[in-house]
Amino acid sequence: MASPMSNSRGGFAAGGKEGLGFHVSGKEKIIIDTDPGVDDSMAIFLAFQSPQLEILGLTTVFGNTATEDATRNALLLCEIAGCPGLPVAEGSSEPLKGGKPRVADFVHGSDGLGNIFLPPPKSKKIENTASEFLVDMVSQHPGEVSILALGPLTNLALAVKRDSTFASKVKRVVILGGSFFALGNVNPAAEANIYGDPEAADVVFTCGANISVVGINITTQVKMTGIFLHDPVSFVALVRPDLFTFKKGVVRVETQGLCVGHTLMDQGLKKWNSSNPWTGHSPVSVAWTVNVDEVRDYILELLMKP
Ligand SMILES: [Ca+2]
Repeated sequence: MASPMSNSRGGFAAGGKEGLGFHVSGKEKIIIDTDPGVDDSMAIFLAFQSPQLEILGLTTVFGNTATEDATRNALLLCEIAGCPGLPVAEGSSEPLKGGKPRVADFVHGSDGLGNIFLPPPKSKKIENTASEFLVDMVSQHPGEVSILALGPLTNLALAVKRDSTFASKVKRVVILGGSFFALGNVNPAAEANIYGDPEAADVVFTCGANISVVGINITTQVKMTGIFLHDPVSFVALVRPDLFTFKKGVVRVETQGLCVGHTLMDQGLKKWNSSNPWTGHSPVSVAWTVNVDEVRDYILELLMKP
């Protein structure tokens, strides 16, 4: 398999040949909020390989690794992809409520990339924080910027808090997180990205933005030679939503107690006798089914694209 890592690109926009079966009508501006992370790295390379996307920048967060390591890895990934000047804005180093973040270095190695210990990047992060960058970009291009969120949702929650018009100005947000009517992967209740900052996740899910969420109940259905493709699958949900079905409903996140980090959706099937914490919030689109074969083929096609 040809590696996308060998590609060299001069500009920030994802380039390359078209012909993956979709019509290009102007590039879609995206920002990837990420905690790279081995599978984040793959999703980021897929984005760089996608001619219909214009990547405005990467914002970083803790999760697979500490935030400062995520920033270093994001800078390295941009360099390897041939986009060394792409803005990388560092995000919060801790969840909204403060305290030491949970970091999954037992999965991704102490460098976040599987202990491959690449040399330090030559490029530097920008001065703006992740939430400042998100607000700036969305304000400069209202209705045009989509966000792919691949880690805990701290930066997005801070952007929502920073600018009350952020939710209405962002084009759409595709979130990898949660597990809907299925088990988590941290414990039976919670999936890791949401568990990493449940307060932030609840802020984002209820902010009123155009949100699609892809839970691990969906991503775990798509496997490639034994590995899960959580982040790449959620990337595909951004560019090829036609390969999924979605159901709309209000999603809330448990922020305390036994089931902290649990995502629970009201599908709107039942009329409740009294108002409850779900009442009155804007629904989000929750990925319900996935076309496993076509998503896998799409990922392989992008990975092998010259
Ligand atoms: Ca991730």
